[in-house]
Amino acid sequence: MANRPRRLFNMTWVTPLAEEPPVDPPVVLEPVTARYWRLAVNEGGGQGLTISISELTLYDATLTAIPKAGAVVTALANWGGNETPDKAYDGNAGTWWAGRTDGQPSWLQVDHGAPISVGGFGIILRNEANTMPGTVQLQYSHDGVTWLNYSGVLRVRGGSPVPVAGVEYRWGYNQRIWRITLNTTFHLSRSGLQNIEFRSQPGVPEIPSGGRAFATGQWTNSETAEQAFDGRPDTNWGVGAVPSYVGYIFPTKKVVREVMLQARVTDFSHAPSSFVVEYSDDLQQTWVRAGRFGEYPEFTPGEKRLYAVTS
Ligand SMILES: [Ca+2]
Repeated sequence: MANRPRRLFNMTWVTPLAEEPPVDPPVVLEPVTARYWRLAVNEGGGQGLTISISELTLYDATLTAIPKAGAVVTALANWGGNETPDKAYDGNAGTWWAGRTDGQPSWLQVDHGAPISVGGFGIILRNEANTMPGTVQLQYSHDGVTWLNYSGVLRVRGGSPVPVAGVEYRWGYNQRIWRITLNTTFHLSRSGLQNIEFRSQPGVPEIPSGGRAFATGQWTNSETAEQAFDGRPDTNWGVGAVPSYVGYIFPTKKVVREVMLQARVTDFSHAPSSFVVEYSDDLQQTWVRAGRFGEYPEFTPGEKRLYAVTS
């Protein structure tokens, strides 16, 4: 096959972009055994001045919660009063730690007095939108001095209208996270899609469940990342920025063979003119490219296109 034919997707000629240098193989995150663990908050919430966490839970390799009793809990700073660091590690979702009052970054540290094996973590947010963190990152240390990243920087606020208070946001080493990065769009300054599907089998539609959508941001509270994965023809994700990304955290290492993108029915120019499909097996520390596409005619309203990817 000296000359491979161009691929035809939904009556549209699609030209794969030129090859880029190969991507390093994925780092498969495994449970880590260390004594010191901390939740770093790199980006604030609504106000950006302080953040609060109702509860942090560390999980072992089987994703069983590690008992919290006896741990020493500290933080970079705390608001004061009853909102002390231990309140975020007391098993009570109704109490919380509030961090420094002058912005981020901030962190909450737990020390069990001996090494523990951690395979995942979860946070529960306080019912106060202005103090919900924008991003979190789990780190560990063997000596309490030198810190290593267990996860990448995980977005909490942004993929949802407002993160739901009282519901645990959980990440684990056995997840696979898929995303689409819109490098350019036909609108040039806005991004948006009606629907996205990460399909295990070509031609078989899939609506995800059991995970969580996320994005770099959202245009309004009615254009959330979740709405790109609900399969509905009347909801969409959108953000007033390019480049941008939108994706889904699957609870297992899901294989994807085909991606379906549907342009918005109204603002179809917000669909990508070039994008990459990537996945992460190490909580967003590294991304593996599964496909790169672009340079095709502009989407028509509500048009669906299919792309073959490798994972
Ligand atoms: Ca608590």
